[in-house]
Amino acid sequence: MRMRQNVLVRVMVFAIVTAVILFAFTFAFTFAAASYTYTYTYTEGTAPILKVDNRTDAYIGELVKINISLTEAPGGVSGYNISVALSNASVAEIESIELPDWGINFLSKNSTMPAHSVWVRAIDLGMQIEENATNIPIVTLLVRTKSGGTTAIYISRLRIDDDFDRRIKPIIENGSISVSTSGSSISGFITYACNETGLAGATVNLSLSQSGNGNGTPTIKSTVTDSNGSYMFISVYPGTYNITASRRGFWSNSSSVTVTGAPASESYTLNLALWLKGDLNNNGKPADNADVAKMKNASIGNISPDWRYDLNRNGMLADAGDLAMIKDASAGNIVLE
Ligand SMILES: [Ca+2]
Ligand SMILES: [Ca+2]
Repeated sequence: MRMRQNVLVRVMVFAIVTAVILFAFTFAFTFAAASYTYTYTYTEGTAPILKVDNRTDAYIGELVKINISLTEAPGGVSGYNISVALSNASVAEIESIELPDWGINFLSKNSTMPAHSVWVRAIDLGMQIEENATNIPIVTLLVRTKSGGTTAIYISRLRIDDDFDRRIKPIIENGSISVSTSGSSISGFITYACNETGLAGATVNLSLSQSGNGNGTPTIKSTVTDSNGSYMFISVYPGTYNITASRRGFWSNSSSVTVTGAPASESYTLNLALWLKGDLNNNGKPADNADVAKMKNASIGNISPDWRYDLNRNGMLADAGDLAMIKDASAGNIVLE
């Protein structure tokens, strides 16, 4: 009997102690919350700005990053619910979004993309955007441009709350994307290797470079150098290109140019020099006596030949066939072309 009483007393004491502790904690938290008052009040003209990026001179097919950010949050940010739309869906579409490090998209209710508008909800679950935060990233849109023109990017619906359940009412600065259709230009001079003067009538071809080697891709644009040896390609869109210059009697020469598209309309320059075939001493006269002498010397190993000594293009420099060709050219029996 005495044992049973002891157990009852212990249970009662435990219950009372637990209740006291719970009450103390509740009181402490209530008191703490009540004494925690924020001092900031939003006033006219000092509201934070919700800013949407502007982008000019984008090119067609580019994936443009548009950041949306809040200049300041004196009371922190607890979360937001935002709708962003593009005014002209034919110019660009929202392909996807990126939330900032702090944001957790807690309801996963984004719109289906690509689309001309998107709805995003996020919450600062990690409590990273606290009082007096500045330059707070809200969301980044990845927008794919589709055609030339301009589209506004505007906030169509907005709710941002601070850490005190207050609604933040920022001044909204909407953004835009302008897509250029002009493209870039590539221009330059084709010159004689012997004296660097302009070479008129040279054919210049532009082709897309394939894995950087430029072989096997069709010519996109072709032109011929003017009397000064200059050429120009306009409306060139981003990519890596091979430019090959050629003219009868000359070795062809090529080089590559990468058009980045940022900005969309940029001027690239590429100059190329062409060597006369058979002009081994580079004096502007093909297959003259000095050239024949050089080929002979190279054929017997007295001098080191380079690619220009392979006139018959069999991969062997200054072989018997090359020597025969330059002799024939020197005698006027053939034209090196
Ligand atoms: Ca020569
Ligand atoms: Ca050869």
